[in-house]
Amino acid sequence: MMSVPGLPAEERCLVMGVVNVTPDSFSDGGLWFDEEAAVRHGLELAEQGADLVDVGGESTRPGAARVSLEEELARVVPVIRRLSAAGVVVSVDTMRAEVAQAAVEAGASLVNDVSGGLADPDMPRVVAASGVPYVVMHWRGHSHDMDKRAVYSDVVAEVREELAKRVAMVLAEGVSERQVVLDPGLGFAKTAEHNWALLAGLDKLRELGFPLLIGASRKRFLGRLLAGPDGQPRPFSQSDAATAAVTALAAHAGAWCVRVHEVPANADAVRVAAAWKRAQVAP
Ligand code: PMM
Repeated sequence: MMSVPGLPAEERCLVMGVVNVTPDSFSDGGLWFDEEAAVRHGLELAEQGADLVDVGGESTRPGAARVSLEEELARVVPVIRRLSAAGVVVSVDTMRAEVAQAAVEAGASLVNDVSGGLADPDMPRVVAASGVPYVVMHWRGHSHDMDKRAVYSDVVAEVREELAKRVAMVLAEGVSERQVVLDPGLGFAKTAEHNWALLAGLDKLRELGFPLLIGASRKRFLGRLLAGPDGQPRPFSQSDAATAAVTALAAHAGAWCVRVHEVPANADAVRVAAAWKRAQVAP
């Protein structure tokens, strides 16, 4: 079982709450953009039952442009320092090695790299030296044009194969097997059909032998599923119940962690899944 410094090894799926310190993230852009609001929100997520809080300073919503290194550092480092000082277990959502390094120095316990080491060639080496867990997400390129890369003939097999290649690369750079967490990257160069296929195929991804993190929360494919009779997608802010349903199913399918914007229902959902599983294995 993967262990994160500061977290007890749990017999249930972990809940990662999200704090996007950005003006433009898909579902909560602008809400926690100033330092005080971001820290307050992180503390609130922890109180609501988040096992860890993921702090990010760069939006990855489809079409998003990149922010500068200086801007990203200024957004995330003070928030990470204050949340870790308050005893919250923090992860940093970044594709940049310098940001990962500064975040770990400020107290972050995990590096969440949506590019899986592809965006910044220094990232695996920095993560290897830090020794913290490393989320390697499936990624095919930056957000500004990722939708055009959503082309697969067998999405589960191809994501699995591409993740296996990422793992081989980060291990070759010195990252230890014990640090690696994998993520299929729902919505990143994936259509709704691809996302559902990956969720239904989690057992195939688990065969790679690493813990899995799943980020379905408030993504477009849930809004589309819940479209009204007029065909209009449900607004992301009204897809939290669907997110919790995905959490219960993903946790039951063996996910190690779910990344979510609204914590309470998801914290309940992982407990439901754990009780269900315990009852299945009990004599
Ligand atoms: N999704 C987003 C951002 N970071 N990290 C991981 N590991 N997995 C994800 O699916 C993921 C992520 C985009 O979501 P947001 O901008 O709505 O928070």
